[in-house]
Amino acid sequence: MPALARSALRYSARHEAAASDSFADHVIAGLGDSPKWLSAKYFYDAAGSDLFEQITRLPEYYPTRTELKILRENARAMAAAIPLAAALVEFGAGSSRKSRILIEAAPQIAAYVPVDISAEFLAQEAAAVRRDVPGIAVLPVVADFTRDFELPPQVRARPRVGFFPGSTIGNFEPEDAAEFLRQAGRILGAGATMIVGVDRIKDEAVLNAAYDDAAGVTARFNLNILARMNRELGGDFDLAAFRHHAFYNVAGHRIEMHLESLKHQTVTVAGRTFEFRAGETIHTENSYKYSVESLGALARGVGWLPAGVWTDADKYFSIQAFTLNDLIVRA
Ligand code: AVJ
Repeated sequence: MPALARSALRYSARHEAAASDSFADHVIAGLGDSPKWLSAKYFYDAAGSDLFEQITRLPEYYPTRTELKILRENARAMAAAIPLAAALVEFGAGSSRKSRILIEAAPQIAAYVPVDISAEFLAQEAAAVRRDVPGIAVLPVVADFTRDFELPPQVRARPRVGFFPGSTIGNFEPEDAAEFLRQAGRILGAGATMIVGVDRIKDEAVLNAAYDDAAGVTARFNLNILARMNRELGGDFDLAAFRHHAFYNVAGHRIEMHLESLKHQTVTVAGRTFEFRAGETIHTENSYKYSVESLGALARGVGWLPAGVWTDADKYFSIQAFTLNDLIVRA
């Protein structure tokens, strides 16, 4: 699901506020800060998207296969939460692989609205769904789904069901996740349903292995951001002088990924020089984990009421449905 991941956004509003939209400005802001940081959304150039695809197939990386299994095993029950003639609005449309499972199980879905920043990828996926699912209206929207966007006029009269799989919500700071859900409610409107896939809090060892795999693919994925800065911003990062460091922050309920400088060094990128102390890190990603209760509480705070929870036998991942409490939204 490269495009879904590709649009996996600012993981901190504070960081984003400090940086403009260009990669160069972002790098100058992030590497100039103390501690240093970069947004996870920059992982997903062509090489990074390919590496992420490889991550989803690693034995240690359970989220993708677990979410797909939950979807397949519970698609009928989820379909029961989807109203007649509904429009399915996918936030960060990715490969549409997950939406297709819902669409197949819920023939009452009359329209599919994938929303993604990548126009090219979106057009490709839309064409494939049109070809494979006759009778469904496919209405792609090119937009950054973390910002405000308008639904196509054709779906305004339909019941709307939002879909946000992949635990992409975990890349947001919790307050940004709440803001995202509030805005999704505003966009989807009265009577809406929202279906969210999220990685659960679990045994530390399982989490640490998922983000530091034996084959080193996640390390290559993390280090690719340095290669990307070399390619696109004339950087001179020596990839061998940094190491991938990922760990579960128990108190923060999140995986943190960092790139640790193995020595004192000076790097030039985007026309600036940055000094690294030995052991100093660039914080490249947060991946928040939620209990059913903690995501429920976060959603409830912005007007979404619990309407269903589906999980796997290991309780590794959950898919949760919510319905909009219109009283709160109108207030
Ligand atoms: C795409 C944000 C869901 O946090 O698990 C995978 C990204 N980073 N391995 C995740 C990721 C390192 C992934 N998300």
